[in-house]
Amino acid sequence: MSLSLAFKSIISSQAIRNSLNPSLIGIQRRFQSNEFKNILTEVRGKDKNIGFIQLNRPKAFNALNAELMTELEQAVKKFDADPSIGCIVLTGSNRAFAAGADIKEMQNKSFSEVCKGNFLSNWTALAESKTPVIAAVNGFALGGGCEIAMMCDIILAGEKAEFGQPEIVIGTIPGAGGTQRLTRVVGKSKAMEMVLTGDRISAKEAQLYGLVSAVHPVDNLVDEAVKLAERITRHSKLTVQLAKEAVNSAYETTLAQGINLERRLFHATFATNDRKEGMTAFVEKRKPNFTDS
Ligand code: DAK
Repeated sequence: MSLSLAFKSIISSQAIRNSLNPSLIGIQRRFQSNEFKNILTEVRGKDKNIGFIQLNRPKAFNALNAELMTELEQAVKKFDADPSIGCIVLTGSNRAFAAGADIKEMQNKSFSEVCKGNFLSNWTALAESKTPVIAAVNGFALGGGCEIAMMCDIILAGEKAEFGQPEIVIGTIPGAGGTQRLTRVVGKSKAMEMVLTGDRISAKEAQLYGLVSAVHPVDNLVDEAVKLAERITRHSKLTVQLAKEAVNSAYETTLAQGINLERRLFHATFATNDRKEGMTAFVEKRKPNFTDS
């Protein structure tokens, strides 16, 4: 049997095993029958390998209350644990990606309550996902909304999207990365301006500052995000994970440490079947058959 046929037969027998795996069937069913109140989830893409999450509190402009955030955390963790999912797309409505943490829920809380309960400390699932996450932002991404977009790996914006950290207007400050991730992306001066004034920036301006990677017409945005996700899922899931880890380390380490980690992760790809398959496929002038191993 040729190498390529051997890989194909491994993949197809894996696909059959996956399709017979009761826990995976359970995952698919759970996502199709919507179990959540504040978000919608489904599997999208030609190969049904994109986990799609839509924030769904339209009347409150997708304000991020505790229940929604718990559901979002559960959905992200489930997609992240599902071997058939190669990328996650997170979106909101055309009016609002999310207008921030739910102000009505926070309004009457005291310092001792939020401090003792470590209020909102569970907003970590998006940033911790091993699977790449693309935010497709139409409308307002404000406060916590802008912060959860920045927890994602890539942000695509609709033409009418607006980004901002308006917490200062309601007497508080960003609490989920608005002073940290925003500053690393757009630089101190622009971040300071946004955080101290609460002013919003347009999609175009966000692209200029590198906050978003592309701007699309409002109605095409979600399809473009799914298409981008599909381009990522063509590659080895294992290698994508290492690449994502390497890029993210640029935000966590010194340059020397980052370069060292990058080199080690590059070396680590030589322990994978997919690195061998990718290079062999190039030399044999054929498409690689990655097995995520
Ligand atoms: N919370 C609750 N409800 C909200 C909301 C929010 N953030 N944003 C909008 N809504 C509701 C409005 O109350 C209104 O509801 P009804 O009055 O109809 O019941 C409905 O959505 C439509 O809003 P408007 O009537 O105001 O619509 P407009 O078009 O006039 O204005 C707007 C849209 C998005 C510009 C405006 O609603 C607005 O300024 N919203 C507030 C934006 C904001 O301040 N966001 C920051 C919130 S503070 C942390 C994690 C996260 C955070 C902190 C800590 N840890 C991990 C520690 C995050 C904090 C925040 O996000």
